[in-house]
This record gives sequence, structure tokens and C-alpha cells, in this order.
Amino acid sequence: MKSYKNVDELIGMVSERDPDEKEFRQAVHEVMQHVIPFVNENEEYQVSGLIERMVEPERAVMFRVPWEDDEGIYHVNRGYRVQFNSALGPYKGGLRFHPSVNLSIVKFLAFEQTFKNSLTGLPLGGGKGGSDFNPRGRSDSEIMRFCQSFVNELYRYVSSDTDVPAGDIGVGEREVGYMFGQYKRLTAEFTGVLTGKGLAYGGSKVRLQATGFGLLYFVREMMKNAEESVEGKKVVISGSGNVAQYACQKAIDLGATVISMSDSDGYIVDEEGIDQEKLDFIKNLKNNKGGRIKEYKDEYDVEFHEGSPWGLKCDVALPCATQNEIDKNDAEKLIENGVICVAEGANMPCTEDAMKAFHDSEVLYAPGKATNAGGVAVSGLEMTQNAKRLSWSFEDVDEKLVEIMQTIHSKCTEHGDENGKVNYLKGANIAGFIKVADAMIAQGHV
Ligand code: NDP
Ligand code: 2IT
Repeated sequence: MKSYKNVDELIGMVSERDPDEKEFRQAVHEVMQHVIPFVNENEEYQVSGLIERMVEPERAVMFRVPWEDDEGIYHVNRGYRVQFNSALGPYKGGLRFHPSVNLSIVKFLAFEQTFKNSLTGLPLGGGKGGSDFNPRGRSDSEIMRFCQSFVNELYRYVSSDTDVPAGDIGVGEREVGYMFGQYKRLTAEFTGVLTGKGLAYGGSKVRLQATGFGLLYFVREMMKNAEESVEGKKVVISGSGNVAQYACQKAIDLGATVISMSDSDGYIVDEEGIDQEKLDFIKNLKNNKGGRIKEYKDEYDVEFHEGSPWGLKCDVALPCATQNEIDKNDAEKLIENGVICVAEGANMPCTEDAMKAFHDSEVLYAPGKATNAGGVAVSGLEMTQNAKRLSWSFEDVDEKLVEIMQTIHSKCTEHGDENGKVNYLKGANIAGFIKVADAMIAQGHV
């Protein structure tokens, strides 16, 4: 078999094959820096071609998405669905609509999703998709026509038993609804082909809240494990979309003070804390209405600054916007200001240099594949409810979410022990890898 002395040797192979895919390369490095040494120490995982198959998607489709705007002008965007790994179950992962979307970004997200889904303990493979379509400033009818055109092609590749998409940046309940409607029309079938649906037509309770709530359930475990507590802590959250909103809500519920939220224009600073009423103002501003976070300052007389919020003094930092939003410099500012915990709501928001800085300074840091897994976990529960044609109560699903986040936390502590401290990144990478690897080895060279 080919064995890799270290991760750089593997990255050399990945770079040669896809030299332009920098985000994908970064994600592979982040996971494999722990997996390669683990494989080298554990003979049962030294299986020919295993690592090579893990870093190559089973399938990736790219397609044209033509759509008409309200002025009668036609636009053409590019659609993607990367079906990365089906060892554990049907491909599962969200769709992102954002102008930055390209193959490298969709592949990094699908790769990370494979290990995240493994950590949930549910039977879910890994996939991701999306489009470089920019929803900003588009009318409701334009969004609907775009979603319908996207599904006119996507429907060939997805179904409730093969590949089940959901939301991500730029895709929420409204977009999932339009896509579900078009899929139903094309196939004449009412199935659980998408998750994150509205509650009236098969959506699961708590799916809307799941990623943000799950993030705080995980942070609560991290703090408990370090003999700390979320209560009374000063929290900075980036983003003001789905994940950020429900992270804020649960942080408030747990007695923390959230002093900042942001969007790509900048961030607000509310030292008194964003309370439930102020959060409702943000939700109302944002959800499908195109509002900007700076409008908060007109309502509440606080400061607004351009840029990102990482220079603010806080105890807990929750990046909930996008990839690579915390670099080394930002990490150093957070550390200087005494941050004790950094947990990722977004996917890969910290650069590898930033992660290293947190690790070296003994900041409690945990990666998205563990901390934001609550979203896809409740998606998995939505699939179960759809298959059984029933609907569980809010309390039941929330309780299951808490248990899943606690179990992921224990897996991280089990596999991430480093001289009595928890290296959450290592723990999540190894625990995620083991289940996928066991299933791939059992299924043979496919
Ligand atoms: P939303 O579209 O609801 O919100 C995204 C937020 O992030 C907005 O405030 C947006 O600001 C900001 N943002 C997006 N791109 C950038 C950028 N390039 N620079 C600065 N700010 C940016 O998305 P979600 O809340 O669903 O997703 C946020 C993150 O969480 C993503 O990384 C996603 O992959 C991850 N995630 C989402 C899950 C889910 O269930 N939705 C599950 C697990 C992870 P603006 O409006 O200015 O663009
Ligand atoms: O990154 C993610 O885990 C998501 N966007 C949610 C995926 C899902 O299938 O619910």
C-alpha cells in the first residue's frame, strides 16, 4: 500500500491534481494532519487506497442555471452538487447560494460534511452543493424562478434515499420551500428529499434553531469540562443569519451577554447586550427582507464599525458567518483580549494559523465539524420523521439535539486527549474518521 510519512506528502498529491482548489486543500490538511499519524500507528487502517478515496469525491456535478429577472433579462449561473462520500448513508449536506461559490468551496464543504455527519452518529453520508447566484437585492419572484431552474437540473441527482440537500448561506426555509415544490412537481412524489422544510409540509421542529442551539449546547459542555460556565460571559458573534441568530438566542437563555453581531458590511457593539427584543428586531430586519445590521444602530443608539468584530474584548467568540473569517492576526487580538473559548458556528471560519495560535495559547477551541453539527443532526431527525410520516414535539427533538451534542463532545474528549487537555480538533478529526473508515473498509474497494 501507499503510506504517507506525513500530511504534506498527501497534500502534494492533492495539489498536483487540483492546484487551484485552495479551500479544499486547506480542509484536507486540517483533517489529515491528525488522520495520517493515527493511520501510521494503527495497522487496521493501513488499507491500500483508503486515504486516496477519502480525498476524492465519489461524484461531482456542475450544471447551467438560466433564470429570468423581473425586467425580463436572462442570467446564467453555475450550479454544483458534490456527492463526496456515501459510506455511512445517503449524501447529506446543504446548498449555498453566494457569489463566492466555486468547485473548491463546495468540495471543502462536502469533505468536512462527511466527517461532521459521521460525528452525529446518524446514518448520513457527506455532500454539499450550491450556486454562485447572488440572492442579495433579488425579489421574491426572482428567488423562486432561480430555485425552480436550479431544481430542474438538480432533481436528476437527488432523492430521499440517495442525496438529501438542505440550506446553508443564502438558502433558508423560503428557498427550500421553492425547491421542494419544484421537485414535487417534476417527480409527482411527496418525499423527504430536502430538509429544513416548513413545519406545514414535513419540516422538523427545532431544525430552524438547531445549528445555533447545538453550538451553545456544545459550548456549555466545553465550559463544564474546563470547570467554567457560559453564564455571565461576554460573547461576540459574527454573522446575523440563521446560525448567528439562534446562537445568540441560546446564549441569552444560558445567561451570557452577547455584545456584537455582524454582516459583510461590519458589526454593531452593544455593551448592554442584545436581549430577546433586540434579537427579534434583527430577525425581522434580516429574514428574507434584505436588511443590514447597521440599521440596528439607528434603532438602539449603539456603535457600528466596518470590518470584523474580533478586536472586541470578549470571553467567548462564535464565528457564525463564513470560511476564513478569523486569521492569525484576529486570533492574536482575541487572545490578547483574554478570550477563553472559540467555537465555530460557521464551516472552517478559522485559518490554520489562527487555530494554531489558539492551540498554543491554550484557548478552548473547537472546530465546526463538531460544534455546528446540530443542524445536520436535526436534518437527520427530519429524514426519520418523514420516513415514518410523523412529527415529534419541540421538546423531544430539542432533547435529542442536546444528547447528540453531548455525545459529540465526549467523542472529542475521548480521541483528543493531549497531556490531560482536550485537543477538540484532533478529537473530532479522529472520531469522525474512524466511523467513515470502518464503513469504507467493510464495503470493499468501491
Ligand atoms: P445565512 O445566509 O443565514 O447568514 C450568513 C451570514 O454570514 C450573514 O450575516 C452574512 O452577511 C454573513 N456572511 C456570509 N458571507 C460572508 C462573507 N464573505 N463575509 C462576511 N460575512 C459573510 O447563513 P447561515 O447562518 O445558514 O450560515 C452561516 C455559516 O454557518 C456558514 O459557514 C454555513 O456553512 C454554516 N452552517 C450553517 C448551517 C445551517 O444549518 N444553516 C449548519 C452548519 C453550518 P451578508 O448578509 O452581508 O452576506
Ligand atoms: O453545514 C451544514 O452542516 C449545513 N449547512 C446543514 C446541512 C444539512 O443537511 O442540514
